[in-house]
Amino acid sequence: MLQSALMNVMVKAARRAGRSLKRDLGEIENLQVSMKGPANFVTMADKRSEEILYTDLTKARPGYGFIGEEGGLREGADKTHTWIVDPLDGTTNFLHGIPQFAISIGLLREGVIIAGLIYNPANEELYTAERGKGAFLNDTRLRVANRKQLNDCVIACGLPHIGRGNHELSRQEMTALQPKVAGLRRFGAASLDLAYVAAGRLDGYWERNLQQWDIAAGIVMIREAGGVVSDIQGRDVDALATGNVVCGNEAVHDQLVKILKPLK
Ligand code: 2AM
Ligand code: CA
Repeated sequence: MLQSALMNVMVKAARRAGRSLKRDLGEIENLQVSMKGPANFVTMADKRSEEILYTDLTKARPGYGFIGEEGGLREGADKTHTWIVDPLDGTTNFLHGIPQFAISIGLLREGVIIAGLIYNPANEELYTAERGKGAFLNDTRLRVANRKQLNDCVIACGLPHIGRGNHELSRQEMTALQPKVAGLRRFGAASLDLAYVAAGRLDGYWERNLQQWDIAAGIVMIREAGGVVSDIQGRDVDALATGNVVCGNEAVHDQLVKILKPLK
C-alpha cells in the first residue's frame, strides 16, 4: 500500500506510543497481584502515550491543534487542522490485562474528519483511512460486511458502567435487539468496535455516552469502508458533538436506527 506523507506521520507516532503501551501492559500484568493495584499506573501509561503522540504529531505538523483525552485542547497557530486523539481507548480492558485496547488518532480539517488511525499494539493490528482513499487493515483494503438481515448479524454495543449513562435505557436496547440478531457483543473499546465494523467482522455497532476521541478515527474508517455512521437519531456525526453512534452497512445501519431511535 502506498502511504501518504500524512498517514506516515500518524503511523510512526502510533507505533512509538504503542511500544510504550505494550511495555506498560507487561508491567500491569505484574502489578495485578500487588495490594495497591494498577489504576495509578494505568493513568501514567495513558499520559505517557498521549505525550508521545503530541510530541510526534506536533513536530511533524507544527501548528495543528491537538485535543487529547488526557490533556484536553492544546491550540495551535493553524486553526483549520486539529488532531483528535485517544492515547488509550479501552482503559478498563488495559487495566485488566485484556488485549483489546487501542490508540486512536483522527484529523479534523474545517469540521470534517479527513484521516483516521486505530492501532492495537497488543496484536499489531493497524487500521488506517483517509477521506477518498479507502480504509485498510495493515495492507488489506477494508469493506463493511454485506449481510442485510439482522438475524444473520453480529452486532456490538457499549454498556454504561457504574455511575454513568442510563442503565434502564441500555436494558431496553438489549431487550429490543437481542431477539432479532445472531449475536450481541460487548468488547469495551469503542475505536476497535468501529474498526471491526469497517473490517466486516462486526455487522453493526452502537454506543452512547462516547467522547469525540473515541469515534473520530472510526467515523472516517467506516465511511471509507463503504459503511454508514450516524448518531442514534440518524443525524450526521461529523460534528462529533452528540457522543452516541450507530453504524453498519446501509441496510443494517437503517434497521438499527429504526429500532434504537424511539427508545428513551
Ligand atoms: P476509554 O477506555 O478511553 O475510557 C467503553 O464502552 C468505551 O466507552 C471505551 O471506548 C471508553 O473509552 C469509552 N468511554 C467514553 N467515555 C467514557 C466514560 N466516561 N467512562 C467509561 N468509558 C468511556
Ligand atoms: Ca476512549
